[in-house]
Parts: sequence; structure tokens; C-alpha cells
Amino acid sequence: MKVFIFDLDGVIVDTAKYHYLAWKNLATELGFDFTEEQNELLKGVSRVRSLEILLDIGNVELSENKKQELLAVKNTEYLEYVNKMTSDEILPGILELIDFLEEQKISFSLGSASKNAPLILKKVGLFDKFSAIVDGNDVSKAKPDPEVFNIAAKKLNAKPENCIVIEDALAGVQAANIAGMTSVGIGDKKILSEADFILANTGELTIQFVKNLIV
Ligand code: B16
Ligand code: MG
Repeated sequence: MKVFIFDLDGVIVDTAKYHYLAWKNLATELGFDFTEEQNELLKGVSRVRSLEILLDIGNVELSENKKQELLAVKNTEYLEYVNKMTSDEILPGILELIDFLEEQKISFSLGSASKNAPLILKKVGLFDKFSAIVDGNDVSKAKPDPEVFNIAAKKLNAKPENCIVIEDALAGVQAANIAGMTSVGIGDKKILSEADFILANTGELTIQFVKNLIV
């Protein structure tokens, strides 16, 4: 029996735009610009690692205390956006897919780097749908380490070869591949070329596509 593991940002909702606004404000305060293109580097990456990448871009060195302070500032602003989220922000095709999986009694878990994942899922009304939620609070190693997906597989009582991971970030696709799971990449073919299957967007996650995956 196959099971599914969903990434959150970029697969279920597009929170990248809110991360971007909060990181950009932080960069402005630190005196440098942060572009949307540079924001691509932060997708799927943990909060702490995101700050390190941002500081590298701005060529800024800070004490550990200051970094902790800025992480809190960034997250507070990010949560202001998250708190306004509704089910309208669920990406195309996802609700239909979740309905189909429920109908077929196929279990599915979250496998996200975000420590805010439970709150985001509650805001968009999907928290109770998942058999398991594995997020940034449960892992010590970030993607591409497969830890997050291995924990999810365990919680779903599934062997890696029966897990299908839906991911938008290269690090996530790599984590799924290392775990021996099937990887479905959502996004740019060139960036996600290591994925077993690549779809341009979640709208292409059709029931027919999923039926072919689970036979
Ligand atoms: P938080 P995902 C990731 O979510 C985001 O893609 C990434 O940009 C973010 O830095 C990371 O979560 C941590 O998020 O600050 O909320 O703990 O794609 O793994 O669902
Ligand atoms: Mg993602």
C-alpha cells in the first residue's frame, strides 16, 4: 500500500512570498537589498540556515545573540502574514488530491522544514486531515538529510519504497531520493531534474497522475 508525504511551503500553500517579505525587511534594516531571485535559495531551507544565507548575501557578520534576536524578529513578522491565511491559499489541485486519498483510504503525512507548520495547517483548515505531521520541530538534520521523511514513513508505518514524496525544493527531492522513496518535484524541470517525476505546478497533480503512481 502506497502512502504520501507532502512538503508544505510550495506544495500545499505558497508561504515563500511571506518568508520573502519578512527576510527582505530584515535585509533592509541591515542595510542591503534582497531580491526575489535570491529568495529561491531559501526554499526548503531551515530558518537558521536561511539567516546564514541572507547574512552571506549581505556580507554581514553578527554575534550569536544578535542572530537569535533577528530570527525572532523575522518569525514574528512572518507570523503576522500566516495569521491572516485562509483556505483560499491552498494551492490548486491539493484539496482534490486530499479528498481522493481519503476516499481511497491512503494515508498521508506532512514532511516540512517549517516549525510553523501546525499553525499554517490549522489556518488553512487542513490540520486534522493528516495521519501524521512531521515538521521542523521534530528533526535535528535539515533536508537534503532524509530524517524528516524517514520519521514520516515510520509514523505512517510504511516502507520507504512505498512512500511518495511531493516536494518543490531540490533539497527535498534529494532527501526523498536518499531515503529510497519516490520523488515528485513541483516546479522548474532544470532545478528539479533529480526527481523521479517533475510537474510544473500543483495543478498537474491530477487524480489520473496519482492513480498511475499507486498502481
Ligand atoms: P519556519 P517547507 C520551509 O518549508 C520553507 O520552504 C523555508 O523557506 C523555510 O525557511 C523553512 O520551511 C522553515 O520555516 O521559519 O516556518 O520554521 O518547504 O519545508 O515546507
Ligand atoms: Mg517546500
